[in-house]
Amino acid sequence: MIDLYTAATSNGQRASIMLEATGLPYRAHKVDLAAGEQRKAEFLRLNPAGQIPVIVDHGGPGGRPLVLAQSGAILIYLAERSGRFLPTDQRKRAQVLEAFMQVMTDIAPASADLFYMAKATEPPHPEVMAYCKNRFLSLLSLADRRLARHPWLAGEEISIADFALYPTVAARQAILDEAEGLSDLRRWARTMAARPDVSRGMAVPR
Ligand SMILES: N[C@@H](CCC(=O)N[C@@H](CS)C(=O)NCC(=O)O)C(=O)O
Repeated sequence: MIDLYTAATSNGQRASIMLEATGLPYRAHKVDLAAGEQRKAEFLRLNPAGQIPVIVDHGGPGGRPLVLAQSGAILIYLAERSGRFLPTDQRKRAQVLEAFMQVMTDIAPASADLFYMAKATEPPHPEVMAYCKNRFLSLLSLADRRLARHPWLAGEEISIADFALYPTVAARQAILDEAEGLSDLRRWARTMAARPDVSRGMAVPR
């Protein structure tokens, strides 16, 4: 059994849609970020960074519990734990990891910039916000180009790269609605949204 400590944010949803997709048994526990539960001693013992998501895999490696934070690390761990969504073939695995890292180190942080820059000044600085939005969209256009070549981000099969990107795209629907182009990304987002595992995962925590 895996315990997932999470909240309704794209980082949290990344972990929950992956858990749903793998079918690994898990229980979700809501961490109330607005109430500051992530800064309580009980939670800081799980993740000293005071951030969701965190998983506790009670049947971790060697039969011992594993506590793991960072949504990207959680996705890789769950892929290896379940044997799904991260190929073992070295070439395919490298290609999945390339797409996955583009999401985790470029696209997701650009989305986080939109969140933090909106809070940095009151009111938000229009030129800074426009810069962040354009940067986010230009990074999304790289994902769109990948999706023009094949149905999923890293090729012919769905992978951790797709599960990593979807919650970020869903959270930025308003920006996508205003943007032009990105037709392959939009097609992919509709396909992802229609998957039962993705829709169940997006609704966690209830
Ligand atoms: N790089 C981390 C980011 C995690 C993160 O930023 N979590 C946010 C919610 S989306 C959080 O817990 N924030 C609480 C806080 O900063 O007080 C990941 O991918 O898991």
